[in-house]
Amino acid sequence: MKIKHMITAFLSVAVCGISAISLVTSAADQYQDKRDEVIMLVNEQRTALGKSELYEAELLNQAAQLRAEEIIDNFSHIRPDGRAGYTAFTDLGGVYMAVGENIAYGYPTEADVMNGWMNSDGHRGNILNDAYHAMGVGVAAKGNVLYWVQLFSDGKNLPPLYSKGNINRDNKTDSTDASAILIDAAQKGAGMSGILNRMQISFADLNRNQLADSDDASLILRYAAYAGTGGTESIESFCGLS
Ligand SMILES: [Ca+2]
Ligand SMILES: [Ca+2]
Repeated sequence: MKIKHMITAFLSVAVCGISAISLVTSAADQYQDKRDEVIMLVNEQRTALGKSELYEAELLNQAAQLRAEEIIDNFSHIRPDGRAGYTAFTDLGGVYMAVGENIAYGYPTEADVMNGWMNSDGHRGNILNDAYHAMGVGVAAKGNVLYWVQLFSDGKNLPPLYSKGNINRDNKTDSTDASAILIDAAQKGAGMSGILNRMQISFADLNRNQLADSDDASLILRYAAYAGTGGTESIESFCGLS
């Protein structure tokens, strides 16, 4: 039987293999799809209750990843050096008005760990807290056991990792994103699994038909051309999303 355990804390409320295209801009990260999926699941819970979605922030991902590696041998909100878990975030330069951490281990999938957290008052409280606007996820493994960390903050001074049309996490909406969408659509058309995860498809789907395909790629290219010649409208407005 797998060991499952989780604890929560309200730590402080002070006030693809495609040669031409890299979809990963930070260090090679085998767990990025898992991070994205956990955040998708969090946002499904929040939007079902009419709450704002949290955006994924790289600094919170980095801090959560460090925490996931720490809790393998020290399953606690207190770090191996005796300080509180959120100092992994402030050590990286993160600042906050509100911050919180959920940790768990032994759950094999994103859906499993989210179910575990949602069935626990303290963890659910963090996931649904209105004070938070950004989050990151850490995932680490020891043998077959996965260790999970969610790190939440109010998002002060943190840029979103994804934005509409920007699916390769480089803060730009351009032809690289359009190419990734076309490759994903072509692979799926050939019966393969594609290169985009659920989070990326949601940010790629500019015409909101639940698909990322050539229509969205065309919109991205048109917007990039427009922005490249000095256009100042937002992509949401340009694509009729707002
Ligand atoms: Ca991009
Ligand atoms: Ca679409």
